[in-house]
Amino acid sequence: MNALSLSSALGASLAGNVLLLLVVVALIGALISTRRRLRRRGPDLAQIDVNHAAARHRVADLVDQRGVEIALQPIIDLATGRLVGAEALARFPDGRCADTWFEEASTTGQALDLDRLAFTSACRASSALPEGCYLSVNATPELLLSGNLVATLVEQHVPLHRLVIEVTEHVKISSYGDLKACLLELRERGARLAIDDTGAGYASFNHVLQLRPDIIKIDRSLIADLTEDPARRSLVTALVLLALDLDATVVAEGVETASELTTLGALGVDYAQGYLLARPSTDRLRWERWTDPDRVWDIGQPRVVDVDAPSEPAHHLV
Ligand code: G
Ligand code: MN
Repeated sequence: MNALSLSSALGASLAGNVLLLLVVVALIGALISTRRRLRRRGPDLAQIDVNHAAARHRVADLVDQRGVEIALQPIIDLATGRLVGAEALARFPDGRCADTWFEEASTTGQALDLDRLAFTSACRASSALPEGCYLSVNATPELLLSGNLVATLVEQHVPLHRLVIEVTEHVKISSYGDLKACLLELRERGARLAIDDTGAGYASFNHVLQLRPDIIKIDRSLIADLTEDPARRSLVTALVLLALDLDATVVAEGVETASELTTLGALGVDYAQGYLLARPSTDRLRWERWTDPDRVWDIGQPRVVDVDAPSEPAHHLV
Protein backbone atom coordinates (compact mmCIF):
# COMPACT_ATOMS: atom_id res chain seq x y z
CA MET A 1 0.00 0.00 0.00
CA ASN A 2 1.21 3.51 -0.81
CA ALA A 3 1.14 5.24 2.58
CA LEU A 4 1.99 8.71 1.29
CA SER A 5 -0.68 8.93 -1.37
CA LEU A 6 -3.32 7.44 0.89
CA SER A 7 -2.48 9.76 3.76
CA SER A 8 -2.55 12.89 1.62
CA ALA A 9 -5.78 11.86 -0.09
CA LEU A 10 -7.50 11.39 3.21
CA GLY A 11 -6.39 14.66 4.69
CA ALA A 12 -5.93 15.72 8.26
CA SER A 13 -9.64 16.19 8.95
CA LEU A 14 -10.06 12.43 8.75
CA ALA A 15 -7.96 11.96 11.85
CA GLY A 16 -10.87 12.96 14.09
CA ASN A 17 -13.19 10.52 12.35
CA VAL A 18 -10.64 7.75 12.62
CA LEU A 19 -10.31 8.41 16.33
CA LEU A 20 -14.08 8.29 16.73
CA LEU A 21 -14.20 5.03 14.79
CA LEU A 22 -11.53 3.54 17.01
CA VAL A 23 -13.57 4.37 20.10
CA VAL A 24 -16.56 2.64 18.47
CA VAL A 25 -14.31 -0.32 17.56
CA ALA A 26 -13.27 -0.60 21.19
CA LEU A 27 -16.85 -0.52 22.45
CA ILE A 28 -18.24 -3.00 19.94
CA GLY A 29 -15.15 -5.18 20.23
CA ALA A 30 -15.43 -5.36 24.01
CA LEU A 31 -19.08 -6.34 23.74
CA ILE A 32 -18.45 -9.02 21.10
CA SER A 33 -15.46 -10.32 23.00
CA THR A 34 -17.33 -10.63 26.29
CA ARG A 35 -20.20 -12.48 24.61
CA ARG A 36 -17.77 -14.73 22.74
CA ARG A 37 -15.80 -15.54 25.87
CA LEU A 38 -18.92 -16.31 27.86
CA ARG A 39 -20.06 -18.62 25.06
CA ARG A 40 -16.67 -20.23 24.62
CA ARG A 41 -15.72 -20.61 28.27
CA GLY A 42 -18.94 -22.22 29.48
CA PRO A 43 -18.14 -25.82 28.51
CA ASP A 44 -14.41 -25.28 28.96
CA LEU A 45 -14.84 -24.24 32.58
CA ALA A 46 -16.71 -27.47 33.20
CA GLN A 47 -13.61 -29.35 32.06
CA ILE A 48 -11.35 -27.73 34.60
CA ASP A 49 -10.40 -30.22 37.28
CA VAL A 50 -11.67 -29.07 40.68
CA ASN A 51 -9.20 -31.47 42.26
CA HIS A 52 -6.25 -29.09 42.46
CA ALA A 53 -3.75 -31.77 43.39
CA ALA A 54 -4.62 -33.79 40.27
CA ALA A 55 -4.60 -30.69 38.08
CA ARG A 56 -1.26 -29.56 39.49
CA HIS A 57 0.23 -32.97 38.86
CA ARG A 58 -1.04 -32.98 35.27
CA VAL A 59 0.48 -29.58 34.45
CA ALA A 60 3.76 -30.52 36.16
CA ASP A 61 3.88 -33.74 34.15
CA LEU A 62 3.40 -31.75 30.95
CA VAL A 63 6.05 -29.19 31.85
CA ASP A 64 8.62 -31.70 33.17
CA GLN A 65 8.02 -34.67 30.93
CA ARG A 66 5.55 -34.75 28.09
CA GLY A 67 5.73 -31.29 26.58
CA VAL A 68 3.25 -29.85 24.07
CA GLU A 69 2.92 -30.37 20.35
CA ILE A 70 3.14 -27.40 18.05
CA ALA A 71 0.73 -26.68 15.21
CA LEU A 72 1.60 -24.13 12.55
CA GLN A 73 -0.93 -22.01 10.68
CA PRO A 74 0.20 -20.14 7.55
CA ILE A 75 0.00 -16.36 7.18
CA ILE A 76 -0.45 -15.24 3.57
CA ASP A 77 0.39 -11.97 1.81
CA LEU A 78 -2.83 -10.66 0.22
CA ALA A 79 -0.90 -8.85 -2.52
CA THR A 80 1.03 -11.90 -3.76
CA GLY A 81 -0.67 -15.02 -2.38
CA ARG A 82 2.67 -16.05 -0.90
CA LEU A 83 3.49 -17.42 2.51
CA VAL A 84 5.04 -14.72 4.70
CA GLY A 85 5.00 -16.48 8.04
CA ALA A 86 3.19 -18.87 10.33
CA GLU A 87 1.71 -18.74 13.81
CA ALA A 88 2.85 -21.48 16.18
CA LEU A 89 0.06 -22.78 18.42
CA ALA A 90 0.40 -25.18 21.35
CA ARG A 91 -1.63 -28.37 21.19
CA PHE A 92 -2.26 -30.39 24.35
CA PRO A 93 -2.26 -34.17 24.81
CA ASP A 94 -5.72 -34.88 26.25
CA GLY A 95 -7.68 -33.06 23.58
CA ARG A 96 -8.81 -30.24 25.88
CA CYS A 97 -8.28 -26.85 24.25
CA ALA A 98 -5.39 -24.57 25.13
CA ASP A 99 -7.68 -22.07 26.93
CA THR A 100 -8.87 -24.79 29.32
CA TRP A 101 -5.31 -25.85 30.13
CA PHE A 102 -4.22 -22.27 30.74
CA GLU A 103 -7.23 -21.52 32.92
CA GLU A 104 -6.66 -24.69 34.92
CA ALA A 105 -2.97 -23.86 35.33
CA SER A 106 -3.89 -20.42 36.64
CA THR A 107 -6.11 -21.98 39.30
CA THR A 108 -3.13 -24.03 40.54
CA GLY A 109 -0.57 -21.22 40.29
CA GLN A 110 1.25 -22.82 37.33
CA ALA A 111 0.18 -20.42 34.59
CA LEU A 112 3.69 -19.09 34.10
CA ASP A 113 5.18 -22.60 33.86
CA LEU A 114 2.71 -23.49 31.14
CA ASP A 115 3.18 -20.14 29.35
CA ARG A 116 6.90 -20.73 29.29
CA LEU A 117 6.54 -24.30 28.01
CA ALA A 118 4.19 -23.22 25.21
CA PHE A 119 6.41 -20.27 24.27
CA THR A 120 9.72 -22.13 24.15
CA SER A 121 8.16 -25.08 22.30
CA ALA A 122 6.62 -22.69 19.76
CA CYS A 123 9.95 -20.91 19.19
CA ARG A 124 11.62 -24.18 18.25
CA ALA A 125 9.31 -24.43 15.23
CA SER A 126 11.21 -21.59 13.54
CA SER A 127 13.54 -24.18 12.00
CA ALA A 128 10.58 -25.47 9.95
CA LEU A 129 10.22 -22.15 8.10
CA PRO A 130 12.37 -20.82 5.28
CA GLU A 131 14.69 -17.86 5.85
CA GLY A 132 12.27 -15.31 4.36
CA CYS A 133 9.34 -16.26 6.59
CA TYR A 134 8.61 -15.23 10.15
CA LEU A 135 7.40 -17.32 13.06
CA SER A 136 4.69 -15.76 15.21
CA VAL A 137 4.49 -16.95 18.82
CA ASN A 138 2.03 -16.02 21.57
CA ALA A 139 3.35 -14.56 24.80
CA THR A 140 1.47 -13.26 27.79
CA PRO A 141 2.66 -10.03 29.40
CA GLU A 142 3.31 -12.08 32.56
CA LEU A 143 5.72 -14.31 30.67
CA LEU A 144 7.48 -11.36 29.06
CA LEU A 145 7.83 -9.74 32.48
CA SER A 146 9.13 -12.91 34.10
CA GLY A 147 12.62 -12.28 32.73
CA ASN A 148 15.30 -14.38 31.06
CA LEU A 149 13.47 -14.73 27.75
CA VAL A 150 16.29 -13.29 25.68
CA ALA A 151 18.78 -15.65 27.31
CA THR A 152 16.48 -18.62 26.69
CA LEU A 153 15.97 -17.68 23.04
CA VAL A 154 19.67 -17.15 22.44
CA GLU A 155 20.45 -20.46 24.15
CA GLN A 156 17.95 -22.23 21.86
CA HIS A 157 19.44 -20.51 18.77
CA VAL A 158 16.07 -18.98 17.87
CA PRO A 159 16.65 -16.51 15.01
CA LEU A 160 15.26 -13.37 16.62
CA HIS A 161 15.11 -11.46 13.32
CA ARG A 162 12.49 -13.99 12.15
CA LEU A 163 10.49 -14.00 15.38
CA VAL A 164 7.24 -12.13 15.94
CA ILE A 165 5.99 -12.01 19.50
CA GLU A 166 2.20 -11.79 19.76
CA VAL A 167 1.07 -10.09 22.94
CA THR A 168 -2.51 -10.52 23.99
CA GLU A 169 -4.60 -9.20 26.82
CA HIS A 170 -5.23 -11.80 29.47
CA VAL A 171 -4.96 -9.28 32.28
CA LYS A 172 -5.14 -5.53 32.22
CA ILE A 173 -1.70 -3.97 32.46
CA SER A 174 -1.62 -1.08 34.89
CA SER A 175 1.87 0.12 34.02
CA TYR A 176 3.49 -0.43 30.66
CA GLY A 177 6.97 0.71 31.71
CA ASP A 178 8.40 -2.70 32.64
CA LEU A 179 6.73 -4.47 29.74
CA LYS A 180 8.14 -1.92 27.29
CA ALA A 181 11.61 -2.45 28.75
CA CYS A 182 11.37 -6.25 28.34
CA LEU A 183 10.11 -5.89 24.81
CA LEU A 184 12.79 -3.35 23.96
CA GLU A 185 15.49 -5.89 24.69
CA LEU A 186 13.85 -8.38 22.33
CA ARG A 187 13.13 -5.77 19.67
CA GLU A 188 16.68 -4.44 19.74
CA ARG A 189 17.80 -7.96 18.87
CA GLY A 190 15.51 -8.03 15.84
CA ALA A 191 12.30 -9.59 17.16
CA ARG A 192 9.09 -7.89 16.06
CA LEU A 193 6.01 -7.22 18.14
CA ALA A 194 2.40 -8.00 17.22
CA ILE A 195 -0.70 -7.10 19.20
CA ASP A 196 -2.99 -10.13 19.03
CA ASP A 197 -6.81 -10.06 19.04
CA THR A 198 -6.93 -6.34 18.28
CA GLY A 199 -10.49 -5.08 18.47
CA ALA A 200 -11.58 -7.76 20.93
CA GLY A 201 -11.47 -5.48 23.96
CA TYR A 202 -10.36 -2.19 25.42
CA ALA A 203 -6.95 -3.44 26.40
CA SER A 204 -5.86 -4.28 22.87
CA PHE A 205 -6.11 -0.61 21.88
CA ASN A 206 -4.15 0.41 24.91
CA HIS A 207 -1.55 -2.20 23.93
CA VAL A 208 -1.36 -0.73 20.41
CA LEU A 209 -1.02 2.85 21.63
CA GLN A 210 1.46 2.06 24.37
CA LEU A 211 3.61 -0.58 22.71
CA ARG A 212 3.63 0.65 19.08
CA PRO A 213 3.67 -2.81 17.48
CA ASP A 214 5.17 -3.77 14.14
CA ILE A 215 2.07 -5.87 13.39
CA ILE A 216 -1.60 -5.45 14.29
CA LYS A 217 -3.60 -8.68 14.26
CA ILE A 218 -7.32 -8.02 13.82
CA ASP A 219 -9.49 -10.29 15.94
CA ARG A 220 -11.84 -12.72 14.25
CA SER A 221 -14.83 -11.00 15.87
CA LEU A 222 -14.30 -8.09 13.46
CA ILE A 223 -13.69 -10.34 10.43
CA ALA A 224 -16.82 -12.52 10.69
CA ASP A 225 -19.72 -10.95 8.73
CA LEU A 226 -17.33 -8.33 7.38
CA THR A 227 -18.75 -8.45 3.88
CA GLU A 228 -22.35 -7.87 4.98
CA ASP A 229 -21.63 -5.36 7.71
CA PRO A 230 -20.52 -1.82 6.71
CA ALA A 231 -19.74 -0.98 10.34
CA ARG A 232 -17.21 -3.81 10.58
CA ARG A 233 -15.67 -2.68 7.28
CA SER A 234 -15.29 0.83 8.73
CA LEU A 235 -13.64 -0.59 11.81
CA VAL A 236 -11.16 -2.59 9.74
CA THR A 237 -10.45 0.53 7.66
CA ALA A 238 -9.81 2.46 10.87
CA LEU A 239 -7.27 -0.15 11.92
CA VAL A 240 -5.59 -0.04 8.50
CA LEU A 241 -5.26 3.75 8.83
CA LEU A 242 -3.94 3.45 12.36
CA ALA A 243 -1.37 0.92 11.11
CA LEU A 244 -0.30 3.37 8.40
CA ASP A 245 0.40 5.97 11.06
CA LEU A 246 2.37 3.48 13.12
CA ASP A 247 4.16 2.04 10.09
CA ALA A 248 2.75 -1.34 11.09
CA THR A 249 1.52 -4.31 9.06
CA VAL A 250 -2.08 -5.51 9.42
CA VAL A 251 -2.92 -9.22 9.66
CA ALA A 252 -6.52 -10.46 9.64
CA GLU A 253 -7.02 -13.59 11.72
CA GLY A 254 -9.78 -16.15 11.56
CA VAL A 255 -10.56 -15.68 7.86
CA GLU A 256 -13.11 -18.35 6.99
CA THR A 257 -14.75 -17.28 3.73
CA ALA A 258 -13.58 -16.19 0.28
CA SER A 259 -15.68 -13.03 0.48
CA GLU A 260 -14.05 -12.05 3.78
CA LEU A 261 -10.67 -12.49 2.11
CA THR A 262 -11.60 -10.39 -0.94
CA THR A 263 -13.05 -7.65 1.25
CA LEU A 264 -9.95 -7.60 3.46
CA GLY A 265 -7.72 -7.22 0.42
CA ALA A 266 -9.88 -4.37 -0.90
CA LEU A 267 -9.71 -2.62 2.48
CA GLY A 268 -5.92 -2.62 2.42
CA VAL A 269 -5.24 -5.38 4.94
CA ASP A 270 -1.77 -6.76 4.27
CA TYR A 271 -1.84 -10.39 5.39
CA ALA A 272 -4.44 -13.03 6.27
CA GLN A 273 -4.64 -16.19 8.35
CA GLY A 274 -7.58 -18.52 8.90
CA TYR A 275 -9.33 -21.78 8.16
CA LEU A 276 -10.02 -20.70 4.57
CA LEU A 277 -6.32 -20.63 3.80
CA ALA A 278 -5.27 -23.50 6.05
CA ARG A 279 -6.18 -24.92 9.43
CA PRO A 280 -3.42 -25.15 12.03
CA SER A 281 -1.56 -28.43 11.60
CA THR A 282 1.03 -30.46 13.47
CA ASP A 283 1.80 -32.46 10.30
CA ARG A 284 5.34 -31.77 9.08
CA LEU A 285 4.48 -32.98 5.58
CA ARG A 286 1.88 -30.23 5.39
CA TRP A 287 4.43 -27.71 6.67
CA GLU A 288 6.70 -28.77 3.82
CA ARG A 289 3.95 -28.26 1.25
CA TRP A 290 3.16 -24.85 2.69
CA THR A 291 6.78 -23.76 2.58
CA ASP A 292 7.36 -24.90 -1.00
CA PRO A 293 8.90 -21.76 -2.56
CA ASP A 294 6.71 -22.19 -5.67
CA ARG A 295 3.46 -22.31 -3.78
CA VAL A 296 0.98 -19.50 -4.40
CA TRP A 297 -2.29 -19.43 -2.46
CA ASP A 298 -5.42 -18.60 -4.40
CA ILE A 299 -6.58 -15.40 -2.75
CA GLY A 300 -9.29 -14.62 -5.30
CA GLN A 301 -8.12 -11.20 -6.42
CA PRO A 302 -5.56 -9.63 -8.76
CA ARG A 303 -2.08 -10.42 -7.61
CA VAL A 304 1.40 -11.08 -8.83
CA VAL A 305 1.46 -14.70 -9.90
CA ASP A 306 4.49 -16.78 -10.65
CA VAL A 307 3.58 -18.26 -14.04
CA ASP A 308 5.63 -21.37 -13.31
CA ALA A 309 3.87 -22.04 -10.02
CA PRO A 310 1.36 -24.90 -9.94
CA SER A 311 -2.22 -23.68 -9.79
CA GLU A 312 -3.98 -24.27 -6.51
CA PRO A 313 -7.65 -24.88 -5.79
CA ALA A 314 -9.65 -21.96 -4.40
CA HIS A 315 -9.93 -23.38 -0.90
CA HIS A 316 -7.22 -24.93 1.16
CA LEU A 317 -8.93 -26.65 4.02
CA VAL A 318 -6.00 -28.97 4.47
O1 G B 1 -5.81 -15.53 19.84
P1 G B 1 -5.02 -16.30 18.83
O2 G B 1 -4.87 -15.58 17.53
O3 G B 1 -3.68 -16.76 19.32
O4 G B 1 -5.91 -17.58 18.54
C1 G B 1 -5.57 -18.52 17.63
C2 G B 1 -6.67 -19.57 17.69
O5 G B 1 -7.62 -19.34 16.65
C3 G B 1 -6.13 -20.98 17.49
O6 G B 1 -6.62 -21.82 18.48
C4 G B 1 -6.64 -21.37 16.12
O7 G B 1 -6.89 -22.75 16.04
C5 G B 1 -7.90 -20.54 15.97
N1 G B 1 -8.19 -20.24 14.57
C6 G B 1 -7.32 -20.13 13.56
N2 G B 1 -7.96 -19.84 12.39
C7 G B 1 -9.27 -19.77 12.68
C8 G B 1 -10.45 -19.51 11.89
O8 G B 1 -10.42 -19.29 10.68
N3 G B 1 -11.64 -19.52 12.55
C9 G B 1 -11.73 -19.76 13.89
N4 G B 1 -12.94 -19.75 14.45
N5 G B 1 -10.64 -19.99 14.67
C10 G B 1 -9.43 -20.01 14.07
MN1 MN C 1 -2.15 -15.43 18.33
